[in-house]
Amino acid sequence: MAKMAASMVESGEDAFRKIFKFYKRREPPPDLRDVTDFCCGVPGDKIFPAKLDPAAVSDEEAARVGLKPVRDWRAFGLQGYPGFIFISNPFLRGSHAFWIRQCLKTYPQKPNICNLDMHMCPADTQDIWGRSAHDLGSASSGKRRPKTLLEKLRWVTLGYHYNWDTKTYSANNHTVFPADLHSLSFQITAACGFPEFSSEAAILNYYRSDSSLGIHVDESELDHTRPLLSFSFGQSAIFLLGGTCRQDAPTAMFMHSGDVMVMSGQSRLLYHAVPRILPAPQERALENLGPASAQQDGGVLEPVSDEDWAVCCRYIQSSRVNVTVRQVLAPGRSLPETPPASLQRTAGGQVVGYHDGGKRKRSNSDSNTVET
Ligand SMILES: O=C(O)CCC(=O)C(=O)O
Ligand SMILES: [Mn+2]
Repeated sequence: MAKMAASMVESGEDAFRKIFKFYKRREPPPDLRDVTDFCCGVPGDKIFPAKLDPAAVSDEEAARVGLKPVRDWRAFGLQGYPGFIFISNPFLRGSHAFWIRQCLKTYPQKPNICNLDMHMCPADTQDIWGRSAHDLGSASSGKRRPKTLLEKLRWVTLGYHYNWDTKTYSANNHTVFPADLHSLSFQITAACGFPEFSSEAAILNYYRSDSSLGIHVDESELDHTRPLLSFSFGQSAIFLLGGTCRQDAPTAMFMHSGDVMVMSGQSRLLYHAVPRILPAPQERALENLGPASAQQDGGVLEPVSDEDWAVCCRYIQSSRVNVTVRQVLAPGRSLPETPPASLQRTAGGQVVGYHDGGKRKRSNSDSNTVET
């Protein structure tokens, strides 16, 4: 637990909430000295090297999804959080661009579901990228231009589409999970000691610079023995990882573009939250995230055109995208069908957000900022 956090909290109170508010505060800006940065992580009293299984993933398999050879990954564990693994940007130089483009251009497309579908007709959310690309970043003379659809995007669900109302997944609310994202998740979980991971659901969260994500536990999946995988792209964030109850003061850590977290074992069901988005440090800034040329080591992924990358850059210079990939079911198990009535309720739902007790909150605003 951070020294400062410990001194702020009195026994018995909701320590997580207090520290969430501390990092969310704008004025005066919070002291970030207690935030663990795995990027320049030197193993010490809090962090230690995590053991990976380099033999589980060949260099070719890793490169195919834009990852460095496993022996070159910088992976850490965190004292007091068994099963938590932080991999500091295992991506090959140049491969960020591919994944950012997938998150902004490809994954929001139908049949995937996004927050805009909750109040717009399918024809209007058919081509979010196409309808945003031109206007994004265009400065209209002094006047504020209307937000593009991409700027209004808050979440996208893949695979088993999470029902924000009932907090469940169901057999009849499912579309094909993207093969490339499954492949990426499969290689990472294999290297972390979880062979046969099956990517069955994902939630993409789109954060603007003033967004936050409230305190919650991801417990809707039916098999908690499988890890939860989290990818960050674009601007940085402060991530808070707590305990099994709100009285446990969380540890604060930075998540930068390309960082990957694996929450498994005892860490799979811990409280967590994102109180703040921060500008990326220089070494993860946009100019260092651009697409690889064919000669560069990231060149095995489908290339990102200059035109597409320019749009991604305009979006990502003030935004962060997080992807959490989940295995929902134990092998051989299936989900029940949802009665049609509750599916209809989903169509009236809205916007990512979580609140006390690990229950996901449905808010009617177009923001994923949640007061806790
Ligand atoms: O944005 C993040 O890093 C966390 C996202 C998250 O916790 C979730 O989608 O359940
Ligand atoms: Mn979560």
